[in-house]
Amino acid sequence: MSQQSHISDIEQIESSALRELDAAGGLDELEQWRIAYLGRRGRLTQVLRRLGGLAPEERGRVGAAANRAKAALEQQLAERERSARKSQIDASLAEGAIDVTLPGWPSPAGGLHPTTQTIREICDAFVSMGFEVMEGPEVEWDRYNFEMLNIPKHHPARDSFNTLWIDYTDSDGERPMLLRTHTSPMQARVMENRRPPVRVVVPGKCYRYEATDPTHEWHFSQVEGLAVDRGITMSDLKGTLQEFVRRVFGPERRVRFRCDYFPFVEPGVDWAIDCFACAGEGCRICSDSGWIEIAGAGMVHPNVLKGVGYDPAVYTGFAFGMGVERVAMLKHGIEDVRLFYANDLRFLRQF
Ligand code: 2NM
Repeated sequence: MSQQSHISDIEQIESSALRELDAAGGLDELEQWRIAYLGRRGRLTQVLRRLGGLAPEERGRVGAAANRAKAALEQQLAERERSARKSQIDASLAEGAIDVTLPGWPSPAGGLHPTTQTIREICDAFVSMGFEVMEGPEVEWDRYNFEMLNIPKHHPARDSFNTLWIDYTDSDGERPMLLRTHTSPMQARVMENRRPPVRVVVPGKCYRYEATDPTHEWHFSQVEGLAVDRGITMSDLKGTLQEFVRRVFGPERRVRFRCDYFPFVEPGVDWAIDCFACAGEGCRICSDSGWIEIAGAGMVHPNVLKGVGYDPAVYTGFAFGMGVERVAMLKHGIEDVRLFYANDLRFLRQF
């Protein structure tokens, strides 16, 4: 056979293949067609196989024609298969073989822990009054947790903090590292690094070496706040905390401030809201007092201001601290703080 007749043979195979492909219907017929032309014993495959027997000067052009025909047939086949598959799916959908209205597998939705939700709610209230939110380290130095907060070594207030110490001794034989017992050390860090005005709230986890009971956990969360500037007074403290109570506990609540002692403030107060369960009558929730203590607060002690390099003759400030779980317990009527961290989903799913 001449080179020319090889090529016209290929062209003929190609055009009859395309004609038959047009006539082929579903996926089965397309497969029959593929076997007839492109399969191991297919017509075009046989031509390609015979190329080896051609004279070298013929092989180039005939081979090119055969490969081009093969590529064209494969491409046409792929297109036809795609549209055949689509009509198959359309047909089965139309028949209702796939009911797209059946419910899918539910993907389990997580939720925020009640402590996290409460932290966010507390912080939002202060952010709306111009405070920013900052977090600090849970492993602290004695210096930030105590010294800079006006609690020097051997100060009696240290006893009440039941500190968990880190087993690390420095070159002076001191044990200076601990798990923070409150979030106040971060307030000292903020003041040390900024000039007033300062307005921050610090949420976070704290640790105390304590036996657990319905109102005590060895780890718990606090939100503490701090505002320092020229001319800040106790009225600012009272107004800010009153507004916080309005936001978080509702507009009907009254707020009570009484003298209390915290080493890092002077004067110091505890603050309470009138009982939302009995409106001051006295009940189980408020232990018959009509008031529920929610936090401590006060004017930042001059020693604390001096310690961070602020002149107490120029700057004053107020600070406050509250227990997050306690706020959540009051809001939701939870009677045992240990429920928060027992990982019982029956409890957690309620929030
Ligand atoms: C409280 C009660 C009263 C407090 C004080 C400070 C700082 F760093 F400014 F001195 N931070 N937090 C504070 C004051 C905390 O918690 C019951």
